[in-house]
Amino acid sequence: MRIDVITIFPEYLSALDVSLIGKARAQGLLDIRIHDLREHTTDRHKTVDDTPYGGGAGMVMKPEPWALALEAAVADSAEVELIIPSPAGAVFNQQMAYELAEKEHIAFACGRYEGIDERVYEWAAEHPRIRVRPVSLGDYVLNGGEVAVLAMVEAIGRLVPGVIGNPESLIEESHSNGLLEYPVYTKPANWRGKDVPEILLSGNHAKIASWRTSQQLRRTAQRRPDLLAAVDPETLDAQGQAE
Ligand code: 6GU
Repeated sequence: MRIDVITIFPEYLSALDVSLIGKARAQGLLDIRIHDLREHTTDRHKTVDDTPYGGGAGMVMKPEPWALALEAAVADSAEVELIIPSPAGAVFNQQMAYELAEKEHIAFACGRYEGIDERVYEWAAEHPRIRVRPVSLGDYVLNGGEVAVLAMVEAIGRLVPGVIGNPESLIEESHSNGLLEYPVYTKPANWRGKDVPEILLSGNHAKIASWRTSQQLRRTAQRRPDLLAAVDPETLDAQGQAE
């Protein structure tokens, strides 16, 4: 899978050299290319921003460097999913991560300041090789898209086959069945006066599976009741039958 990131702070993305994603890059599973927007400026000062028409606070990113950077990023691909990190986008979730992990080529355009000139989005939406998606991490404001890209690339990249050594771990984790993860324990069985739930020591795998699902339901009802409405009724049925 190829992932292009366009930013004025390429060094922000150096975290993508580390850990599982870094290893996947080194192995060639993820072809992640970080681009400095300033390389697509044509003036001596490598200007990427200017004052807003109509007045107001802050600066707006100029359109032409973005068009040049995006044209370069999509030049070799028939179709590129262009993700625009923005608090004004659709909220990113696991479903979106699964969807994007199937794409051959995705790109991220990291805006800074008060944003990118609106005409860039119109131009990109009209571009025959680009599909535009504004995406938000949640209802709060970051200074720019870079931190959001780190989160999204990790969520998407780990779903690409081969990136995670043990694919089993992808099956049971939070959100994979629409519920939050069940609690986990390791040795010792008693720690500072606290016992591991007895059922986990029983060796009864059917009962353990049922207990884990009920813990997922309880935790989700407590912490994220909004998620329950979207849970597959089969998951709830299976639990009812096991009890
Ligand atoms: Cl994706 N970008 C920015 N700049 N701020 C955000 C965000 C994204 N998600 C939440 N806040």
